[in-house]
Amino acid sequence: LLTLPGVGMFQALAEEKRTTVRIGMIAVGLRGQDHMQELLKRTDVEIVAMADPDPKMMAMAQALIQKYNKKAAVEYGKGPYDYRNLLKRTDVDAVYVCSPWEWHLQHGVDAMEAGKITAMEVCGAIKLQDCWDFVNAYEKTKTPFMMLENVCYRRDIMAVLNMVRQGRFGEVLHLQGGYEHDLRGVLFTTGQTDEPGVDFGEKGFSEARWRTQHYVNRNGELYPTHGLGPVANMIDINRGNRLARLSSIATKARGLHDYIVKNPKGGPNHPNAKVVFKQGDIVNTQIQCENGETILLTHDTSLPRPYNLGFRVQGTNGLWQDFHAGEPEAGFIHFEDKSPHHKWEDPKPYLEEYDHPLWKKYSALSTESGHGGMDFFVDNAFIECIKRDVEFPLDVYDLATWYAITPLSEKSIQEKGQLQEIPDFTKGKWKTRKPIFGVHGEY
Ligand code: A2G
Repeated sequence: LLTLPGVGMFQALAEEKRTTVRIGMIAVGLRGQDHMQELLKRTDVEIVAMADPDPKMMAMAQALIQKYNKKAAVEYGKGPYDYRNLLKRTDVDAVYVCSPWEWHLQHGVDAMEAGKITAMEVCGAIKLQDCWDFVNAYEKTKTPFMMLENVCYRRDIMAVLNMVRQGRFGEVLHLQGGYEHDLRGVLFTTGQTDEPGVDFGEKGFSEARWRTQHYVNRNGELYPTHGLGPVANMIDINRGNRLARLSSIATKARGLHDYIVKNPKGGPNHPNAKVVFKQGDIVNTQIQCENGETILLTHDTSLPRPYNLGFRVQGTNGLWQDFHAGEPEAGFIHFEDKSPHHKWEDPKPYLEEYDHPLWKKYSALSTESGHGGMDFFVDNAFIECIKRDVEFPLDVYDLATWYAITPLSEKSIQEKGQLQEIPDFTKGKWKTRKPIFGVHGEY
C-alpha cells in the first residue's frame, strides 16, 4: 500500500480536520443531480446549498434531497450569477461544478478564488487560453481542484491499467479511445415527452438547451476526456510523459440534418432543417506523446450507432480492444505469450484476474451507482481525499491538458490537419511528478 503525501490542503481552509464535507452545488441539471444522488447516500457529506437559474432543475434537485430525507439545501436561483452568493458562504467547504461547458471556466475560477475546494465536470475548453486560466487560478490560489473524469474509474479500464503497470502488454506503444455515442436524442429533446423531437436552444430541455449550439458553431474534438483520460493514466501523462502535438481531421456534417429531416416532428420544411451544422460527424485526432506513444481519439455522436468508447491499448506483447460500455466480455484481447497464435481471446478472465483493488473493495457499494458504478468511485475519491487531506488523483493539470484537445483540434481542422503543439501546462513538472491515479486500493 502506497500512502500519498498529505498536502495540507484541507487544513489550509478549515480550522480543523473534518469528518463531514459541506458541499455547494453549482448547477443542478441532470448531471449535477447524478452527483447529488451519490453524495446524498453518504453520511459524511452535507449538501448545504445549490445554485441554478433554472427553477425546474432546482425543484428536481430539492425533491431528490427530500427523497433521501436530508435537510433542504439553500437555493441560489436568482439569475446566472447568484452562485457568487453561494461562494460567499462560510459553511461550504467544497463545490461541484456541473454547468454547461461555456460556464466551466468562470465557475471554476470563481470557486478557486473563493477558496472552495473544486470538483469540475468534464468537457473540452472553449479557447486554449481557458486552460491556462484554470492553471493560473490554481497556482495563484492553491485551492484544491479535482477533475471528475468518471471513465478513468470504469472497472475494465482500471483492470487494464493494472495490466499495463504490471507489464502485461510489454511496452505500450499505441492507445485509442473516443466518445462514440449517438447523442441525437439528447441534442434534440424538449423533455415534455420521451420521444425526442427536433428542437434545441430555447425550446430544448437539459443539454439540448446549450450543447447542440456547439455543433452549429464549432468543428472539432468536442468531448475529449472520456476517451483520453483513461489512456492518459496508462502512459503517465503529466507524470513522466506528456502530450506533445496533435492533428485532427473531420468528415462532412450530415447526421444532425438528416435526423431533423427524417424525424416525424421535423421534416424538410421545419425551420431547423435550414440550420447548418458545422461539426463534422466523425472527427479523428492523432496525438503524439513525448515518450513515443501515439493516441487516436474519435468523436462520433451525430450518427446512428450503439455506444462505444472504443478503447485500444497495444504494446510489444499484445493488445486489448473494447466494445460497448465496459462489459468485461464485450471486447477482445491477445497476448503473444498466452493466446493461441493470431487468435483473439475473451478478455473477461484477464479482467477478472487483474481486477483493481479499488473495485474489489467497493464493488458491492457501487452497484446502484451511475454509469455502471464508476460515478461512485469518482465522487468517493473527491470526498475521501478531502477527509484524508491528500492530493486528488486527477488534477488541474490533467484538466488543462485534456480540455486543450478541443480548441487545438478545431484549429487543426481549420488548417487541413496541420500539426498543433500541445502546451506543457505543468511547465516542466511532468518530468518529476509521479503517477498517482489508481496506485492503491484505498479511495
Ligand atoms: O452521455 C453519457 O452519459 C456520457 N458519459 C456523458 O458524458 C454525457 O455526454 C451523456 C449525454 O447526456 C459517458 O459516456 C461515460
